[in-house]
Amino acid sequence: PAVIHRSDYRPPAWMVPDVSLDFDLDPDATRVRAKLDVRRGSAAGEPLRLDGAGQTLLSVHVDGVAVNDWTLDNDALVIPLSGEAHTVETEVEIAPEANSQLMGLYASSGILCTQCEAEGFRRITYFPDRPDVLARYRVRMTADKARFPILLANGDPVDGGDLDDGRHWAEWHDPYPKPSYLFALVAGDLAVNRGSFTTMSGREVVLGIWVREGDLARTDHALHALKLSMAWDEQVYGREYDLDVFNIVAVDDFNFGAMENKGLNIFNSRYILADPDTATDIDYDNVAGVVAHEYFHNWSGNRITCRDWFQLSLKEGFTVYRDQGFSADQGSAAVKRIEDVRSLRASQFPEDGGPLAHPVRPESFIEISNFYTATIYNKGAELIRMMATILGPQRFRAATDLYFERFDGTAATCEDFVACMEDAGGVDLSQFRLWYSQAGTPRVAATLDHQAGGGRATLRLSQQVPATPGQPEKHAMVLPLKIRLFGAETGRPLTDEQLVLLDQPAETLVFEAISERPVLSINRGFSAPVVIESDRSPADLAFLSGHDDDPFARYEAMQQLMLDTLVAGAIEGQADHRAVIGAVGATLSDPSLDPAFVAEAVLLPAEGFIADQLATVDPEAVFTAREALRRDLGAQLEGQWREAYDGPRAPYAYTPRDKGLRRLRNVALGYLAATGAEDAAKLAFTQFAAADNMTDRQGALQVLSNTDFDERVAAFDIFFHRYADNPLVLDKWFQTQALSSRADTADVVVELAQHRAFSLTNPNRARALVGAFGVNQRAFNRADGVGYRFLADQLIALDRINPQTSAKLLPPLGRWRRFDPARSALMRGELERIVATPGLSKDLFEQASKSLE
Ligand code: HT7
Ligand code: ZN
Repeated sequence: PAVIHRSDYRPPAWMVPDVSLDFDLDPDATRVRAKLDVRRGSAAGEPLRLDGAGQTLLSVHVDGVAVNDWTLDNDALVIPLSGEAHTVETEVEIAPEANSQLMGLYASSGILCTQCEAEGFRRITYFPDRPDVLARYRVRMTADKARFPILLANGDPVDGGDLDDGRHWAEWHDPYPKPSYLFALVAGDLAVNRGSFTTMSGREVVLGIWVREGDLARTDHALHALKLSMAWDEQVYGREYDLDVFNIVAVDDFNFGAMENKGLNIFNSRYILADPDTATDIDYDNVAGVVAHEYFHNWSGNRITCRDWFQLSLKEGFTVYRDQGFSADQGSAAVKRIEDVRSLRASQFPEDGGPLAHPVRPESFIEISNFYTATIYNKGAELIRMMATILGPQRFRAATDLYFERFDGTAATCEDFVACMEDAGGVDLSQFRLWYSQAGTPRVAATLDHQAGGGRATLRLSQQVPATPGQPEKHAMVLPLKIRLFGAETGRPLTDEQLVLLDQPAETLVFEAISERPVLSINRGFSAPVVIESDRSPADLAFLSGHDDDPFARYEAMQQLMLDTLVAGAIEGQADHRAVIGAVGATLSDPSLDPAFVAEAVLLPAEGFIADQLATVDPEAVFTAREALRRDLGAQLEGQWREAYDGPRAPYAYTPRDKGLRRLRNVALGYLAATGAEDAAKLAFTQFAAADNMTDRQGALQVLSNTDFDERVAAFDIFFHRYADNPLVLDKWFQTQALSSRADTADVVVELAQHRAFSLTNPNRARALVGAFGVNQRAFNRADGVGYRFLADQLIALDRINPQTSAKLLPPLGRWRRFDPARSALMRGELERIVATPGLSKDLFEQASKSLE
């Protein structure tokens, strides 16, 4: 397949200021008539080239006259045009019901909907399907009124009516020029939860969350989150919504979380529907976070879009940074930062250290869908955060104001964004730009020496950026590190917090008048997305976990202490657990701490993250070391876990405090179960059965899922029957089993793939079983290779249905270099089998072939 290079970017040869689309909607055969006003752009003499894929072309007219001198070149329609401006009309037929890829126009449980990012619009009609061609859209839809009573598109509704034959029509106009990837329409039998929002300039916006009638009762949280997001973007970024209506539609079959189409967001129902009986606190948080993310795109993505797909992080990194800020402001900012860093380490760090590593602004790709990655999104957000840290809040706000003003209505680049940061921030970010072009997670070594009696402390810092595919040599980067020193004896701070910009391979910092032995607190707030290697002792880490005034640094010290202990346990088969037990005990008994923070702080690092620290991963050794520490913590601190478990309880409410208490109780239950305490199974089962909310019910199910208790089987059975007709909850049933740490999980998962409720056609279901299994380190890496074979079989089967989703699930197989020779050979064998599969999509080919390199 062809490789697309960033350096090959050329401005569009033809622009399309206006387009009219006329849809005659039918699930089996939809007719699309498109009328494009085209104007010559950059290059003189070039024919008009319209991207297309998978549709049947019925006719082409130029300036009202049928023509046949067009050609098809690799699915693109090429029309020779002589003048500077023309009207081009095409008519095509497409088949939404047969569209299992879920790109373009497709059917989901009887609803017709679209997904056009990144290159889905070309599956609907012929068009220059690239983000720098901005057009005003007029859309007319005609459909059977009984089956599709609701017809929605981008922008504002302008007209509609009934036809004689049981069909009806509606017309929508979007006055804002937009790229084709933001086009959307929906037709279906939908009910609406209506709301309204008055903008800061006093305009009334009509809000609608559209779902199936039976789901309406589960949309209040999403609507509330939408209103909060609209207000937050006004207060924090001065950004006001610009149309008279804002609609969101939820569908069950969706390749991603949601899509920010102008004025008509389309969501995976998983990120809209929530009520206490079916959604956990994490689900509630995710709904609010994704609603906010898509809403924020209206400015960071839609009003200012990307010039080309290499600039994807321009909109995604910035918008993730914005949604993280929104969520932090809704509850505990410290806990939100911990969650975000945990997810960065779980997904982006391994990506950056593996065969699919790529810069935040990639240089090339085969299939752009493969680049909707943790690097583009989450590392991209960290880049924005670092610039915000360097500039400080006022100058950062001035810089974003400048960006919105300078580039409104255009397709911009990452470079444009950074230039605004420089111009309004008064800083030179020349070297900082390396963050956009160099892949890999920098490693910082830090050693702190103190001259006893002399009062002088010397901090030596050095950085190293590892080699990544295609980038063997790296330059030193700008690493903004927040640093503070604390006194080991008195516990008091010895310095203020300082922002150190480490921009050399090595630097030395000197602190004078340090009267007692200092302890180093570094990368506070996770100010740079790097790995810190310091020589802090277990005692110093335990001290920081109890005394640091930065909550993230406190959490981080505990994590480092746990990690060092677990790595020692995995390598040596045993470790001294005393420092961890002491630190966890102290955290549990500190009454000044927020329960939500305590719950995060006492959690052990994930198996995958422990494995990332080892030269060669031994999954059983990691599992055994982690279980040993869990058991010890459970047993030694049993009284405190019971106290936390029996702590304050009240009927369910979704408030930050109640969420924190629920989380801590579930963590405590896990530790009690780890000890094998006699009553643990009963406690878990009683919680499962008596729960008045899904957080408690699933929390108990999760705890049981890792055990041999008889209650485990009963609980899964009850859960399945209780929620048999709720697909989102059934996903939890599959996922919880796929994540179990039991020795038989791989066999159970292979069997579950044959379950009548399992299907690869629904991406949520595929991710719940196959995706979750791939990140279950112990089960997936079973020494006989059954996990590898299973994943490869599923990917090959899914590739024929939905290549995008299949390709997204491949990365666990690409970790082969990290394992022993026997496992490596088995994984490589499966990758080779995938690459050799006839008719493979370019999506899966790119992921599998790069993983072999
Ligand atoms: N911008 C949206 C990306 C997206 C997507 C990408 C590839 C395939 C399907 C997709 N659906 C949505 C989502 C977002 O970041 O907000
Ligand atoms: Zn996004």
